[in-house]
Amino acid sequence: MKKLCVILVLLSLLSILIVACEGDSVGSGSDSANTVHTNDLIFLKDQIIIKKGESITVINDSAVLHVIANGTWKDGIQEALKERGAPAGLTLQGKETKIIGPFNTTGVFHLYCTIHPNMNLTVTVQ
Ligand SMILES: [Cu+2]
Repeated sequence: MKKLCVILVLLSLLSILIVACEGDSVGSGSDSANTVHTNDLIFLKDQIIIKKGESITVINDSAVLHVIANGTWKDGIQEALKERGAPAGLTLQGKETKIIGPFNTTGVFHLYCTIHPNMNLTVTVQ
C-alpha cells in the first residue's frame, strides 16, 4: 500500500511538471521572438536580433498611427537613412499588425517612427 502511494505521488508530480512545460511552450509560441509591440509612443523593445532572411512582426497595441522607416532619432532630432538592404518602410494604423522585411542582408539596421521622437528600433541581422 505504501509503495502504491509513493507511485501515485510521483505520477502526480510528473503530470504537474508536464503541464508546466507545456504552458511555457504555448506562451513563447503565441508571440514569436521576431515580434515587436508598439504602444502610442515607442517600440516596447528598442533592439532585436534576427537571422538573415527573416522578417519582424510589428504589433501596434495602441490606436495611434506610426510611420516606420529607415532612419533614427538622435537627441530628439530625426535623421532619415538609406542603409543598404534595409526593407521598405510602412504605416501602422491603430491596432494593426504588419510584417517588416524580409531582411536579406546581414548587418545593423535602424528603424524609426517619423512621428514620435525617440521611437527607435535597431535590428541586427545575423
Ligand atoms: Cu509612431
